[in-house]
Amino acid sequence: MRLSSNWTAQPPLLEQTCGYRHFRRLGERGKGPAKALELEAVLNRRFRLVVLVVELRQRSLWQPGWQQLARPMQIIPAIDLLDGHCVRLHQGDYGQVTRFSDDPVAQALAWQEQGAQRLHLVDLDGAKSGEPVNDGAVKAITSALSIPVQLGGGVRTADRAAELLGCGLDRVILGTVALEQPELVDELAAAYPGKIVVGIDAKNGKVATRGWIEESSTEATALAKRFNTSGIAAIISTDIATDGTLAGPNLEALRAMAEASAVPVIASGGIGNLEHLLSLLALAPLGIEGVIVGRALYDGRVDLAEAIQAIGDGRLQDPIDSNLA
Ligand code: AMZ
Repeated sequence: MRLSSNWTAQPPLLEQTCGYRHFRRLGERGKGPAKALELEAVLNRRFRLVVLVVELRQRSLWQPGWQQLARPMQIIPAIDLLDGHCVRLHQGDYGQVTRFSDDPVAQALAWQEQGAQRLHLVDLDGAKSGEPVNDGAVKAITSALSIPVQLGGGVRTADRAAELLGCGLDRVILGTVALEQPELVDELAAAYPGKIVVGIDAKNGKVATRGWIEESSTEATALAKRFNTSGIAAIISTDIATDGTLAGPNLEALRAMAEASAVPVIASGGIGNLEHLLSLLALAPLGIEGVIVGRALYDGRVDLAEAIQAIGDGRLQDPIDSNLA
């Protein structure tokens, strides 16, 4: 069957998306049996395609052998706090700030209402200074939300981690400490199972700390390996060069991190559209279990509810994908 160009992913999109297309987008075009046939052809012959199971069933296109994804990918909206406001930085540069909201609690509630199952908070002042600065907003958000909230930025001592977990934070993220005092991460991970996350922020593959102002010579993947047996809940892998740029995730770096790490990896940095999110699914079998999205949500380039539908629970991945890794 010849496919109309509406259904084909043209290079370089095909490359960018690893061949994934989003059914709902494709489904906007055409109607009736012709569309169903085209869809079937796409599914069978051309693409590794991610679609919603329910839509396939509605069109009687479900076939034996197709599997629902074993590992849904969690989309985690980010709220970066600077002086009490919700902002995004460009490549982590404190001199390139875009302010998106002056009401962090309202913003957090909005992401929750749109279906977020977890919220990512960063105290940007804290990351730079090593001291908590935005606790007012952090605590107000945590008590207003019913979903789990995680926080990074300026958590540098056991007491601070205990304080945050004690006031309702679900997880704390350790960045600078992971490089400078890895044994503190081991201790905390043992004391608080499932609650400690290591944030590895990398510039050209090397770990950066203290608000990304200090660069080290440590390979991000080597640091990830250091925590393989610590009992941490996850690693958040941030590519500084793409963070806040909307230019797409650094898939190579993420693949390397996922291969190095024995714990789940959460991707962070560069998401600018739905295709970028879909492209991460190719790495799900390697252990990428979530993705942090910031600027693209504020800009409206990614619709949170639609994105959750596309890569979260209830979608289908054809079996080819599980061999991608
Ligand atoms: O954007 C930045 N300059 C920045 C940022 N987003 N600097 C640090 N952070 C985040 C890290 C991690 O979640 O991604 O702060 C946390 C690490 O903080 P610390 O204080 O543990 O290094």
